[in-house]
Amino acid sequence: MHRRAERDFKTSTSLTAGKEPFVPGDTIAAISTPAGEGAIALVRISGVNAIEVADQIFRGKENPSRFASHVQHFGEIVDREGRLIDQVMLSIHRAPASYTGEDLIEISCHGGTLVSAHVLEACLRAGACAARPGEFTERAFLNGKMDLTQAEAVIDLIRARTDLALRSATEQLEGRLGDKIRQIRDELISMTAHINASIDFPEEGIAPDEGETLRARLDSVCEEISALLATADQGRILREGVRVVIYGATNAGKSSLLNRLLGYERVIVSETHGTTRDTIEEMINLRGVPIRLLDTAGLRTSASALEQEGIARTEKSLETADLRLHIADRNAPQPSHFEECAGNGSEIVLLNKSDLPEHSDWKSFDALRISCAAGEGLAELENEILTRITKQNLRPESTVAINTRHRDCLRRALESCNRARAAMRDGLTAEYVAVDLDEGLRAVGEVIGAVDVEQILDSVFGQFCIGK
Ligand SMILES: Nc1nc2c(ncn2[C@@H]2O[C@H](COP(=O)(O)OP(=O)(O)O)[C@@H](O)[C@H]2O)c(=O)[nH]1
Ligand SMILES: [Mg+2]
Repeated sequence: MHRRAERDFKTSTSLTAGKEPFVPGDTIAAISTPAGEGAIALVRISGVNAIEVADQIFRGKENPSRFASHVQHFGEIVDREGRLIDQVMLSIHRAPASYTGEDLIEISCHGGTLVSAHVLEACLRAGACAARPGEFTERAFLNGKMDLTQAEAVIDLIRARTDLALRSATEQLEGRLGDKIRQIRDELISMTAHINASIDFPEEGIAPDEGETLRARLDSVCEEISALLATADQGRILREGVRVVIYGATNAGKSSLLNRLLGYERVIVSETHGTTRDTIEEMINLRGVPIRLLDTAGLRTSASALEQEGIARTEKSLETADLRLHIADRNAPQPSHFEECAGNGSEIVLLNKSDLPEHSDWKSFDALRISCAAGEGLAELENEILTRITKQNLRPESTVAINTRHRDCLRRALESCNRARAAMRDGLTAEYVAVDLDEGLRAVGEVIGAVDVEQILDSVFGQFCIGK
């Protein structure tokens, strides 16, 4: 069922010549644990020939093909000459009761880069192909084990940085978003069926009261789509964090502040002006709120070409910032650019180096005074950041939160539904309404990866008595 990818089959076919029936590209293998040293590493094989691959490389009391599903067995992985590669635990998960929906083998070998690489190599020599990124999950989707939102949740789960992001991903993996989309989709399918019936049996038409009901149903579909669309910002923040950009003159202490908030010396701090020339990004978890913190090249006019490029990047970062931390050195005169950018709702003005005497330019200047060197005022700053985030409704609260792909599909769906609404209101013929609804249906279906005309037909024939 899965897509025969445009992979290079040469390795697997040449090495297994004479050992038909291998289906090239149908059996994949990969190391599923991260690279580096660890107690164990996991190598996975999935596909029609997975068990055969396991039989070739595993030596134990019996062959894997005789193992009961989901039971671990101790044994050895050997190379083609029968030499020991590693002692392992191996389990087979027979289709369809596996993650991918195919025969799946899991080999737990000793951790370490070389051991797992050799086990993988043995799998490839026995006929498997190296899996593409995400291919196990892609197969799970293509084999109907999960919908697209669930497949995407797997990534969110792995990348989650806060408890809320984790909970959101877990719920999406359980199918909460998918269920919501399916409800909307079912409703659209049923409405399309009604409309199509009145096209197929024009003498019956859409009765006026039925038209009224359809309009009301379409209204509530639009409301539900809008409600989901409203979670897009939360979704972005859960997945990517609130974008907080630190900017200001050179040597104000921007890099020092990033290091302070991060809790370790990530960025070079120096008294040389213009040390930071690129934009540096780090994620922090500020009391449960994921924050993407950006340190930028300092603003100054007498900059080299390289530094100017850095400054251009600073300006770009500022455009997409959710919150800006404008920092200045209270020991130095006020920079000329300072007033014009300072102070609006999405900006916190900071006077750094409060351990040093204050320059007269800052006398009675209203700003939060901090010292990155002495660690003063940082707790207040964190509170202020959280207050601003809450005020701007950037604080994620709900766990249902769509991603940008979902947002694009749902925006299109809403447009189509709105067109259908307008067509109904303007009394256009059922065909027009049907076309718009159908577009909406497809766009909604894209969210979960289901675009299926069959279902509409089923619904048509199911709801109406064709024989009459
Ligand atoms: N006295 C004092 N010096 C600081 C403080 N924060 C940063 N500095 C110093 O100011 C200089 C510039 O800091 P840096 O973080 O590189 O500034 P940036 O150019 O804005 O990134 C360095 O020599 C830091 O050690 C502070 O709170 N007090
Ligand atoms: Mg810097």
